[in-house]
Amino acid sequence: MSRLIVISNRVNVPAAREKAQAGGLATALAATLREYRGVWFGWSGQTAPTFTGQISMQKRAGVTTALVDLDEADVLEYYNGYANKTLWPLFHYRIDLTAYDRSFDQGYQRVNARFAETVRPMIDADDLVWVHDYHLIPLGRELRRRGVAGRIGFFLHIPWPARQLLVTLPRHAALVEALFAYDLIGFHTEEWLDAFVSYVVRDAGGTILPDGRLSCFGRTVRAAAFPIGIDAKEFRAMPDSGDGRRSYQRAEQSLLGRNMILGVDRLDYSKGLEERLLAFEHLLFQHPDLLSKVFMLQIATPSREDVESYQVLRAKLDALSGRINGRFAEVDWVPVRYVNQTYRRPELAGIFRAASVGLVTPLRDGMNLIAKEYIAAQAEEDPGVLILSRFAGAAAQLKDALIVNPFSREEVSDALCRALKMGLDERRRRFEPLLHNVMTEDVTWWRDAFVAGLRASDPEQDTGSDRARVGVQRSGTAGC
Ligand code: ADQ
Repeated sequence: MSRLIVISNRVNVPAAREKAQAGGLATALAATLREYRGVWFGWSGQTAPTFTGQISMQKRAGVTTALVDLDEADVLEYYNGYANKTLWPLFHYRIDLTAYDRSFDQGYQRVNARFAETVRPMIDADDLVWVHDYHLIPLGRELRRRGVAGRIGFFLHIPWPARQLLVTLPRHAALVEALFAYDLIGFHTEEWLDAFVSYVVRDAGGTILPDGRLSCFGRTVRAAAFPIGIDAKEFRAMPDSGDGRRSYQRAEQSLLGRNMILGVDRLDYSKGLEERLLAFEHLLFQHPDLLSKVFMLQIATPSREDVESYQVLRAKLDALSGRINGRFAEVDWVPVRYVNQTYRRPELAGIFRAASVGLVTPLRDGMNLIAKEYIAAQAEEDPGVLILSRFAGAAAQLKDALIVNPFSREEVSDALCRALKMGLDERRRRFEPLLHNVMTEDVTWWRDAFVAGLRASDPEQDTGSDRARVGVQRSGTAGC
C-alpha cells in the first residue's frame, strides 16, 4: 500500500492524551498516518538564525512527524506576511485588510521552495502526497520541479474568493497556475468550487473537459467539494465523560436558571465577533423582558497576535463587551461573559451542552467546525438551537439551523429571540437532521473521500472512467 505524506504549515504532534487535546482534523490525520505508515511534515513553529533545512523527526503514538525550523524573514514574509496578511483576508473577502506587498509574495515562494527541497528526499515514487491549505499552494509545483511524479492532492480549508476579488491579487494567475500541478484539488463547498472554476474558465481561459476535469495552463486537474466533518462519535460522547460532566455541571450551576447563548471562536475578524456582540446588544435593547434572563458567553481564543489587525480587533472586543456590560448589567447579572481562554475538548463539549443557543455567525468561513461540535454535544431529549451564518461553509449541510445574515444585527437579534422562545417540539424536529448530518458526514468520511479521490487519480488508472466520475462535482455523491 502507498504511504501517505501529509504536508501542512503546522503539524499537530500527537500527545499522550491525544484525543482530549487535539482537534478532530489532527486526530483524523493522525489516524490516517498510522494506517498508511506515513509522515506528517511541516514547520516546527520555531525560528533559527538561518534556514538549515535540518529535519527533526519524531515518532509518537504511532505517527511520524518531521519538523523544520524557518528563519525570521520567513516567518515575517511567508507566515505573518503572505499567508496571514494577504491570502487570509483576501480569501475571506476582506480586501480592505489585504496587504499587497511584493516581499511577502517572494517570502511565500521561497518558503514553499524550502519546504519542497526539505521534504523531497522523504517522498518515494508511489507515495500519496496530501498538501493542506493556503500557506502551501505553490508546494505541488515545487515538488514537481524536483521530480515528484506521483499523486499530489491539495485541500483548501478556507473559502475560495469570487473572481472579482481574486484578480486584485498581483500575480493571481501564477497562484492559480500553481494549483494545476496537483492531481486533485479539494474545497469544502460547491460555492468555493464554483468560484474557482469560474476564475479558471473566465479569467484564465481554461475549459471544463467532458469528464469534468479542468484543463488550463497546459495541464488538467480534478477539483471537487469535500465538506470536512468532526470526530463526531468521540465528540458526542465527551459531555458524558468525567471532564465533560464536570465542565457541564460547572456551566449549568452558573446559569442560575438563565439561558446561555454561546459563541466559541478563534479571535479572528472573519468570525464576526463584533457584529455578534452588537446583535446581542440590539436584542437586549429591543426585548427588555429578556434582561436578567439571558446572557452570552463568548469564548474567543487569541490568535495571530503578531498581526496588527488582530490586535486592533482584540482591543475593539474588549471595549465592546465592556460597553454592553456597562450599559445593561445589574448587581446580580452581567449580560456578556467574555473569555479569552483555550479549553480542552471535553470541557468545551460540556459547555456546549449547557448552552440553549449556539451562535455561529462568521462573516465568511471555509466550513466552521464549531457549528458541528455544538450539534454533536446536544442532548437528544432537550437540544439547544443552532443559529448559523449563511456565509459559513457549514450552512450548505446544516440546513435545519436558523440560518442568518451575520451582517444584519436585526436579523441575528430576531433569530436569537426566536431560538430562546422555541418550543421543545421544534427544537427536536430541527435537531434530528442536523445530528444525522454531523454523525454521518464526519471527519473520517471526509478524509476517506479525499484519499480515495487522490488514489483514483493515479496516472496508471487514468483511463477515463475513474476520473470521469470524480470531476467537478461533490465528492459525497461522486463516490470518490
Ligand atoms: P478555524 O478558522 O480555526 O479553521 P473552525 O472550523 O471554527 O475554525 O475550527 C476551530 C477549532 O478550534 C474547533 O475544533 C474548535 O473546537 C477549536 N476551538 C476554538 N476555540 C477554542 C477554545 N477556546 N478552546 C478550545 N478549542 C477551541 C479553518 C477554517 C475553517 C474550517 C477549518 C477546518 O477557517 O473554516 O472549518 O479550518 O477545515
